[in-house]
Amino acid sequence: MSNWEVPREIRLRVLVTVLAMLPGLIGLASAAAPPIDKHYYLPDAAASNIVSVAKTGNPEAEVIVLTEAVAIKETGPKETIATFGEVYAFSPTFIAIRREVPTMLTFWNLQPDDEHDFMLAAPDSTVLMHLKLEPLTKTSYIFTFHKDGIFNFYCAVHQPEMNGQILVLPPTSTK
Ligand SMILES: [Cu+2]
Repeated sequence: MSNWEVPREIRLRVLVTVLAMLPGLIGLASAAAPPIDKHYYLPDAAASNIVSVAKTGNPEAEVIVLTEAVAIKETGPKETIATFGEVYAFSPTFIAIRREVPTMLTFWNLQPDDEHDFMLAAPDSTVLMHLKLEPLTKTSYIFTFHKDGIFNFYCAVHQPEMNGQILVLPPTSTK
C-alpha cells in the first residue's frame, strides 16, 4: 500500500458516515425529535434571529397550551398503558402565529407529579430553546418569530407522542 492510499476501513467509515447524513443532506423532513438535551435554555444570539423569547413585553395574542393526560397510571385504561406506556399530549398541538407579532404562550402543566418540557425546533430541525414545565405550574413567555415556516415542538420527557407544531405565517398586509 502506498502512503497515499486511504486504508479500506477508513474509506468504509467515511461511506457509512455519508450514508447516515444522507436524509439530512437531501432535506427529508423528519418528524422524529432532535437529540434530547436535558439542559434548559432560551434562544441564544443566533437562534434569536429566528425567534425572540422574553418574560415581559406587550403580547398581542395569547395561546394557552395544556399538558393533557391521555392515558395515565392513576386513571387508566390499564390495557392502554400496558401497550403504550403512559401517554400525554399537548393541547392544542397546532398553533398559527404571525411573524413579528409578539405572542404569549402560557403552558399549564396540569399534572401534580409529572414534569414536562418544551423543546422548540427551527424548520431545519435545529433546537432553538428548551424549557422545563414544572408540575402544577403555569409557564409564560412572549415569542416573536422572525422567520416563517413550520416549527415543531416536543416534550422531550414524553417521546414519541407529545409533540406539536407552530406555523409562522407572514404578517397580514394591513399591518
Ligand atoms: Cu411531557
